[in-house]
Amino acid sequence: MRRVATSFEKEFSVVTGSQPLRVAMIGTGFMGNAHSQAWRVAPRFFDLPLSPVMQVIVGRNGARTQEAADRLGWAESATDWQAVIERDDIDLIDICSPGDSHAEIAIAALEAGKHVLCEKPLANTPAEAEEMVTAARRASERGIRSMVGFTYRRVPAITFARQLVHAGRIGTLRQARAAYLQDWLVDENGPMTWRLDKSRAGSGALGDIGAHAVDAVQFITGQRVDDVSGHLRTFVTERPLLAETVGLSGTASSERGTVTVDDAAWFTGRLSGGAVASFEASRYALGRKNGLTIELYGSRGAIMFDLERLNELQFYDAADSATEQGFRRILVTEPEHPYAGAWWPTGHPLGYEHGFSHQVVDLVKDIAEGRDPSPSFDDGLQVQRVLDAVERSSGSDGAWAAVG
Ligand code: SOE
Repeated sequence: MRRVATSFEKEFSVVTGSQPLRVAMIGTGFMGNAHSQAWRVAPRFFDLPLSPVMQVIVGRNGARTQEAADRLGWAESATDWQAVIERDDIDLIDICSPGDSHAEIAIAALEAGKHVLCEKPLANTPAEAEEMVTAARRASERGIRSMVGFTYRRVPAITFARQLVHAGRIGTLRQARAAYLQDWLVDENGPMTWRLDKSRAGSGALGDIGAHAVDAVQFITGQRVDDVSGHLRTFVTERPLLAETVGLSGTASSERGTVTVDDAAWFTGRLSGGAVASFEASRYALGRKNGLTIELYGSRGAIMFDLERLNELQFYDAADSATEQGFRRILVTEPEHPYAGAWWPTGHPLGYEHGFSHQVVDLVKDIAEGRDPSPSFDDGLQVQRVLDAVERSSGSDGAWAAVG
C-alpha cells in the first residue's frame, strides 16, 4: 500500500513512492557524521527499494545532539536510546557509539524488532559479540537484519580486488601483508579520549584500525585467520584528561589519565587456505595519516591497495609477456567497476565517505529483499576472536594463539 509522506519526510528524505525505512542513529561523533552523510546521500545516487528517513539522532548531551540533528539533517534529536528503540515509528537502529555500548543497544534493538547496523569492532569482547550473534540469529528468523560496519569492504577498489582474487587472477594465494597506520597519537601531550580507555574502546590500534586490516584481508581472499602470533605495545601510558572529563569548563586540564589500550599492534597469522599473513596497526606511524595498505601475492598474480590512493588498484599479472611485466595501475572508476557507475563520469575519483554510502545501499537492498546482510554479526564475531587471540598471544610473549 502506498503511503503518504509526512511533511518532514519530504524535507529530510527522498520519498520516491517506495516504503520508508525510518532510521534512528545513536552517536554524534566521527562515525555519526559519516553515517549521516551516507543516509542522506545514498538514496540520491542509487535507486533504493526503500526510502531511508533520517528520523532521530540520539546523543547524551541534549543541546549538542539537537545541534547535530540540525547540521546533519535529522528530523529530531533525543537523549534516551531505550525510549527510541521502543518507538513504533523506527525501523532501524544505526549504532555509532563507543564499543562498550554496542552489545546492550544492539541486543535491545533486535529484540524490539529493529534492524541494526553496528559500527566496528562489533563489541569489546568475544563474549559480548557472541551474545550479539545469538540475538541476530534469533532476529533473522523473524526477518530482522543486522550488519557490522566494516565499511572498507565497499571501497570499489577493495570489492574489485576480491572479484579478481575470486576469478583466479592471482592464482593460489601464498602471502598477505596488511598494515593500517595512522599518526594522530604521536604527540604525547595529546588528550586522553575514550579511544584510549580499554573499558570503553575494548582495545587501541588493534580493534580500531587493525580490525579493518583483518576484515579486509579475509574479505578479499575468502580465507580466515586461524591462528596468530603477536605483540602489542603502549608507548605513552598517561595523557592529559580533557577538562570536561574532570568537570571543569574550558579545554585544558592538568590532571592525567592512564592509557589502558595498545598504541601499536603487530602480528603474523596463518590463513585457512594455507597462506601466511602479517598485520600491523599503529596510531604512532609518523607521516602515515590514514594508510591502510594491503598486498596479496599469489602463484599467478599480485595485488596492492593503499587507502590513501583509494581509487587505484595495483595488479601484477604473471601471464603478461616477460618484457611487459610489472604492476599496472587500474583506476577503479569505470562504470563496470563495483558501485562506481552510480557516481561520476569515468576517472572522477571517490572518497572516504563513499564506502559508507555503499554500505547503506547494500543494507537497504538486503532488508527489502529479505536477505541477511554481509558482513554479518557472525563475521564481526570472527574478527573479534582474531583480536582476542592477538591479545592472548601478546600476553604470552608472542606464543601462537588459536582464533577458536
Ligand atoms: C570507522 O570505520 C573507523 O574504523 C574509525 O573508527 C577509525 O578511527 C578510523 O580511523 C577508520 O575508520
